[in-house]
Amino acid sequence: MIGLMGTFDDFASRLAGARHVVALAGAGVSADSGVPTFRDARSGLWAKYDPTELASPQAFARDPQRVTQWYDHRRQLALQCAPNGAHEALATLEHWLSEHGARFTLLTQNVDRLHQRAGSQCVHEMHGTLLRWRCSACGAEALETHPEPFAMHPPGCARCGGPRRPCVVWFGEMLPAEALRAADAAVADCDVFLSLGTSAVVYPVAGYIERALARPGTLAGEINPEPTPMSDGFDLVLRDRAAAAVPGLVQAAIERGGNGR
Ligand code: BJW
Ligand code: ZN
Repeated sequence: MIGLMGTFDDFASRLAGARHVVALAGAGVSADSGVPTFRDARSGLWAKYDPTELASPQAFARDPQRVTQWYDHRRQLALQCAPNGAHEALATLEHWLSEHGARFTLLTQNVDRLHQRAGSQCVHEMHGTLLRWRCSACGAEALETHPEPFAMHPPGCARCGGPRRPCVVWFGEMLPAEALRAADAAVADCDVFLSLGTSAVVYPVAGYIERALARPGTLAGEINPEPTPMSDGFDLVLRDRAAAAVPGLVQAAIERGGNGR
């Protein structure tokens, strides 16, 4: 693990003693579960398409079949994947902090539901989820956890027959108001902030990293094998995979907190 060594122990101690920890997760957290990161989601049949050109209302209007096939493919993949050590460690951290009277808020940009499957409770899905689909005409929503593909693309609404789409947030769309409210409040209150496996370029979520870095008294850490535009502002940077580094950090905090809290 390459990091700003020497600060790791201090960071783990502050994490153990925190009042409110906010973790912001990106696609890198699920990478070791076999879920391709957003910008790398160009495998197999989909290799020739640019994900940023499929994830928009304009793309859906232009070619609903192609866009919903892509999302259905990713929906099935998410269901086949299992949470990894990073998801599990975040769930452990939440549990441990709550037992010690502290708060933990997870803001995730991931649409795969792996945090919830690992046992995280306080999760806000900033970009929605692949596992719910809604009717573009009447708004009816349903959970779609069947392993087989939809019979047609776009799938039709059981209520009105309208075309259905995944409940994810596309470019140019508003994020869920409740998730934004929760994120605003959590970031304004946290004393430790973790940015995990995100390229930190998609707004408004990347703005929460800027806010956390600007907040006096908030300690901030980044875990990502690659640098991001925000890397210079963090107190601790671990250039490692989330599945390798998050469990180590959480374990170190719990070991220190055992005596300290
Ligand atoms: C590992 C690893 C390992 C690899 N371990 N790490 C301000 C400035 C500029 C532009 C804008 C702005 N405000 C708004 C915009 C426009 C736009 C935007 O941000 N554009 C930028 C790209 C330039 N934002 C929007 O349109 C948002 N809506 C909005 O602002 O509405 C208000 C409005 C409306 C109308 C008019 C005006 C304003 C909506 C953004 C929605 C984003 N949705 C997506 C798709 C979701 C569905 C789907 O999955 O298909 O969300 S885009 C995509 O990016 C997805 C992700 O959640 C999101 C973030 O990506 P993430 O998670 O960071 O993944 P990657 O792939 O980018 O990076 C992976 C990282 O992991 C890398 O860093 C690797 O190194 C790392 N990694 N292996 C740890 N093992
Ligand atoms: Zn409908």
